[in-house]
Amino acid sequence: MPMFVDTSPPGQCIFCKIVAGDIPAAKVYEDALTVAFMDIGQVNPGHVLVASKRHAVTVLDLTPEEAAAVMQTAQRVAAAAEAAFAPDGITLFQANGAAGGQTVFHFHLHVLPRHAGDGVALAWPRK
Ligand code: IU
Repeated sequence: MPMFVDTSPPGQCIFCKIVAGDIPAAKVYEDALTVAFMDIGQVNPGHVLVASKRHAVTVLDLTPEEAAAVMQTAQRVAAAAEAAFAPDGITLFQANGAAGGQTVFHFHLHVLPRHAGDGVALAWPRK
């Protein structure tokens, strides 16, 4: 089991508080529908989460506009990671539901710079 599972109601979850600016986060991009911030547990340097501003839980809860905006933000973040970290690759991943590996129940997409031989093993659920 993950060490921390946030199932708080809308508006009270940790990512809603990051969106609202009520708790600090290293935000790297923000627009009307999305926010991107550094993952607190950097799997590799430059590990960023792209979250919907609205409290959607899974990909199924996003509006088409939010889904498009999330991918556009992920592309921007990936381009910034490419410039800043010169990775060999970039992994996008996204978990839905506890059985899908989700531990924070506010929609987010991971953007993870990768380097050859970095040893990162992605598994769902992540242990
Ligand atoms: P997951 O796909 O739901 O398992 O990802 C949750 C991520 O949220 C995980 O990588 C955590 O390190 C990250 N995170 C965070 O960046 N800031 C926080 O305050 C908390 C979790 I709680």
